[in-house]
Amino acid sequence: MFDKEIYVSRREALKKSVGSGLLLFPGNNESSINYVDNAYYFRQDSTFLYFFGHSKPGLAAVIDVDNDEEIFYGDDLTIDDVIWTGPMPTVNELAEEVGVGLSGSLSSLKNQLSKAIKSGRQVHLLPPYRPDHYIVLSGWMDVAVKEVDDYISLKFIQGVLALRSIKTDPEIAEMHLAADITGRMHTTAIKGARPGMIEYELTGKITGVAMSGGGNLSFPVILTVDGQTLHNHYHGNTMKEGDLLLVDCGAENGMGYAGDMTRTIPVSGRFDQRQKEIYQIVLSAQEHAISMLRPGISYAEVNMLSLKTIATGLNDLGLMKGDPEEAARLGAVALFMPHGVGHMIGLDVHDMENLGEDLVGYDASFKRSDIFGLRSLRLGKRLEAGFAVTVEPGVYFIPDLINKWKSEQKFSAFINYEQLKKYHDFGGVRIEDDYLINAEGATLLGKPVPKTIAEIEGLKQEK
Ligand SMILES: [Mn+2]
Repeated sequence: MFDKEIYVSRREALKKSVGSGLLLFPGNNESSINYVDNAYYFRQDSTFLYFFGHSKPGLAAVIDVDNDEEIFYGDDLTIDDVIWTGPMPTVNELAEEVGVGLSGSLSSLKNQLSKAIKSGRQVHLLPPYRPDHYIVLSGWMDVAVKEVDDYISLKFIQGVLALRSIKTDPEIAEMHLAADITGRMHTTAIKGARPGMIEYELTGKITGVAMSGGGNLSFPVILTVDGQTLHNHYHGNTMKEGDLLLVDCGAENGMGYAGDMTRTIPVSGRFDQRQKEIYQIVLSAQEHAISMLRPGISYAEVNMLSLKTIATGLNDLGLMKGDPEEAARLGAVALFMPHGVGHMIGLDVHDMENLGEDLVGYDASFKRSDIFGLRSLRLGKRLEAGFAVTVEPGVYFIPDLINKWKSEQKFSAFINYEQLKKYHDFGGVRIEDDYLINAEGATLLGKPVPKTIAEIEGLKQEK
C-alpha cells in the first residue's frame, strides 16, 4: 500500500469536488466459479483501492461529506473463519492503516444508508459493474434492485475521474513496474514462440511471468496466429513456419497497476517480405503517434494521423489509393484498423471504463464519432500531463469484412479490392506500448521491449 497520507489527501480532494451527501464505496466480494467456495482470483474494485488501499473481499466505506466523517465497514473474522483464513487485522485496524477514523460492521452500514435515504439525504453511487453489486446495494440501501441505478451520481463520477486521470509520482513508479513485468512477458513470448508449439503452451508461460511479478494478468491473454480477430481468446492453434503470432497481454503488479503491450512476431524467427512491409507500416504509425504525444493534443487527432500513416503505407503497397488524409477521415482505413489508437491505463487496463467510456474518453469539445472504426476510439479528448495511455495501431486483413465491403463496393475509390485478394490469409499486426504524458511530451512506461524488425529477429536468434 501507499503511505496513509496519500489516501487521506485523495479523499480530501474528492470531498471538496463532490461537495455534499454520502459517497458509498462498495469493495468487491469473492465471486464463485462453479460452487460457492471455489472463487475466481479476487480483484478489489479499483476506486476502492484508490481511496482506501485494502485489497480484501467484504469491505465497504462511506464518506459523509456533510458531517466530514469517513467510515470503514466490514465484519471482523470469527474463530471459525480464522481456522480457514488465518488471523487477519480487525476492521478497525484496517481503517487506521489508511487514515480512516471510524469503522463499523456491515449491518451498521445498512442502518446508516437506509436511514440516510429515508431522511432524504443524497447518497452518491458509482455505476455498479458486477451483478452481485446490485443485490448487495439493494440490501444495504433498502431499495429495489431496479432503483439502484437512480443513485448513480455524475458528480461522484467526475470527482473520481479528475483524480484518477492524473497519475502522481508514486503511481507512476508502480506503472513502470507493471510495464516491466509486461515487458518480460513479451520477451518470453518472442524467445519462446517456435513452429510446432501450441498457443496455450506459450500462453501458460507468459501467464506465469505475470504471476511471478507479484500480481496477476491485467486482462486475459490474447496470443494467436489469427491476429486479424481482435480479441481472440482461443489458444488451441499450432504455430507453423511462416505464421505471425500476435501477443497482446499485460500484467498488473502487486499494487494493482496495469501494463498492456502488444508485439507481433514471426514464429520461425524471420519476417518474410510481405510481413516486413505490413509490419513497417504499423511501426511507422506507432512511432508517428508517439512523436505527437504531448499535453493539449487531442487523442482523436493522434488517431487520425495514425490512420493517415497507415493509408499512406498501404497506398505504397497498392492496397489503397486516393488521398490518405481523406481515407482516414471518411473511415476507409477502418477496413484495416477497425479499432482506435489507444485508451487510458492505470489501475484498470482500460482505466475507469466502469465509470462510463464516454465520460473517461470524451468531453464537451470532443464527441465520439459515429463512423465505423472511428467510433471504436476509446479516448478522443485532449491529453493532459499525468495521463497514461496506450499507443496501439494495427493493420488486419479480416476476410469476412473485406468480402462484405467488396460486395458493397464500399470506399472503392480508396481500396484496391483486386490487390487485396492476395492478403486474405495474412492475419494481423498490432504494436502497443504504454506512455505517460508529461509537460514536454511523453515517457515510455517500463523498459523498452524489442520492437523493430531487426530487434525482434535478433532476440529470436538468442538462445
Ligand atoms: Mn490496449
